[in-house]
Amino acid sequence: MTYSIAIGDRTYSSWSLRGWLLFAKFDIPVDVVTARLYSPEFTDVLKKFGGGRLVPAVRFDAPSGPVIVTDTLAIAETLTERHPDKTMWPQNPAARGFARSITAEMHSGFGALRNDCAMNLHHCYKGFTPSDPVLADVARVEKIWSEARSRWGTSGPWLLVNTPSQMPFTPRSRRGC
Ligand SMILES: N[C@@H](CCC(=O)N[C@@H](CS)C(=O)NCC(=O)O)C(=O)O
Repeated sequence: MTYSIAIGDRTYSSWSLRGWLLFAKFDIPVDVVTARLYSPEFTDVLKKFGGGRLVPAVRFDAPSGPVIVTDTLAIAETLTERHPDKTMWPQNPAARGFARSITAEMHSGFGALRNDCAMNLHHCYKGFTPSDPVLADVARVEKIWSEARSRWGTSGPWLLVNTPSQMPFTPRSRRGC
């Protein structure tokens, strides 16, 4: 199965980075089509990915015909469904519930942070005074991250782990109850 993904510049477009990261992290081959945001070329590229307005957008061929999936969360769920061997969500149901919840919260929330702190991985902004809503968003991010670390015991680069050997709990069957 061959995937193509249309994205913007990963330095400036966090949505693009997120859509692409899933393929990279889980070693799923994908043809990356990069287009500059807000350029005429961008619209032309998107025409080949269903004609929507936003990136990331993914295209692949299924036995029933071509499939287009847009929106990072929809792409994540599609890849999870098509690659169960990759165990993209944590295997522990409680960790998985937590992971889904914070993913959805990240996807739909943090408006103040997004508006006031656009992503630019080439630049460090000095002298920025965050507003109260931005500070509240940052406090919430810190709470989520520390909860993930303290409940699921990870110290590596990922907030949650997905291999059984790293799960900080004893599966019910092994406890004999
Ligand atoms: N909720 C969408 C958001 C996608 C999004 O906002 N993409 C931006 C990339 S930074 C975009 O395509 N902007 C182009 C535009 O607004 O015309 C997702 O998860 O994929």
